[in-house]
Amino acid sequence: MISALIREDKNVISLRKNITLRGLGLEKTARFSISISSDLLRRFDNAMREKTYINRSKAVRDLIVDFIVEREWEKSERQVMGSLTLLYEHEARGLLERLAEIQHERSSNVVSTMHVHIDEHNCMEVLALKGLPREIRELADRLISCRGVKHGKLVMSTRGEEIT
Ligand code: NI
Repeated sequence: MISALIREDKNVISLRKNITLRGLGLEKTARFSISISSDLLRRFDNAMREKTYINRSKAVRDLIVDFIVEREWEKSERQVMGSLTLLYEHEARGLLERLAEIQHERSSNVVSTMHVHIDEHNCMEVLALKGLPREIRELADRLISCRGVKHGKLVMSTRGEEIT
C-alpha cells in the first residue's frame, strides 16, 4: 500500500511512501521528490480539483497505482478484456477498408464492434476486445495509428475472475 504525503515547495513535490511490513505492524517510509515546472504543477492542481481530489497525496497515489496496474496488465500472460474507442473521419481515403482489414485479420481478438455516425463527417467505433494483453495492445496501436483516426483510446480491463 502506498500513501503519498506531498509538501508544497514551489515546484517540487515531495512524496513519502509508507510500506506496511506484513505481520510486524511497522511502517517503512521512503521519500522522493519530483521536480516539475510551476506551470505544470498549477495545471495539475487545477485538474485535480476538477476531479474533486482534496489533496495531492491521493491524486498522485492514484496515478502511481494506475501506472503500476497498466504495466502489470501489459506483462500478464492471462486472457484479458479491453475496449477500444476510435474516432475518425469516414471520408479519409482508404481508412474504412484499412480498419476493416485489420479487424478481420484479428477476428479472434475482436468480440464485438459498435459504430456510431456522429455527424456528416465523423464516426465513433467502440470495439470489445479479448486475448492476451500484448495482442490487444498491438491491435489497438495498429488501429489508432491508421491515417485519419483522430483519437483512439484503449481501456484495459480484466475477465473479472480475480476481482472479488
Ligand atoms: Ni459512420
